[in-house]
Amino acid sequence: MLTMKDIVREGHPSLREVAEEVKLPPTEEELTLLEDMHTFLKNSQDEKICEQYKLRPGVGLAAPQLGINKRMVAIHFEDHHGKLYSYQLINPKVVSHSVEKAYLGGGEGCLSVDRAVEGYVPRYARVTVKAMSPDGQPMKLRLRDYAAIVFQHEIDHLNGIMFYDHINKENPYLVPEQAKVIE
Ligand code: K3U
Ligand code: NI
Repeated sequence: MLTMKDIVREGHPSLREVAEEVKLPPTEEELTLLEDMHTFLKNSQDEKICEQYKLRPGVGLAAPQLGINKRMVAIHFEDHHGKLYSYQLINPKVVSHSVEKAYLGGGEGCLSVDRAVEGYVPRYARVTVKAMSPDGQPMKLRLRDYAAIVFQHEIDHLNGIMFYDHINKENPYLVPEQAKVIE
């Protein structure tokens, strides 16, 4: 079972590398890792398990956050409408995006960052993501608002980008142009 001990923190080189494409079909080891990443997220959102294993709740996790240089992402959360986003993604890619931007009013956090970082993180309000599922099916997901932000945060991890790279250095609370706030 994955715990916080398995998650690498700021300063670890894998958080700044461009991760490698997973060759298809994925190996059993890769599929097990992806499953374990997904289970970590579900555990982290379970009050009892979270407390027992001292997990920080998370809605997404990328393989480079475990020090593994592969393009794999797990996602697990429910949006405000109760819609479940629960995915294991291999080689995910943003294939198109809106002009409109969106940002979280409360800013972003990261399981690999043990400090609060203030400021708005401009993202695209809508993205289309293509990926492969663990059972070899091509997937195409159209995402908006909070879901779009979570997927962009995770795909950034595959490209060595941290959320705070997007924050305006002079004024962290500069409201991005053509952007809506997500509360
Ligand atoms: O945003 C978080 C959250 C956790 C439980 C309930 C509601 C929200 C925790 S931080 C998080 O999930 C990161 C995970 C990371 F760093 F490992 F990728 C992802 C994320 C945070 C903020 C915005 C978008 C994505
Ligand atoms: Ni993160």
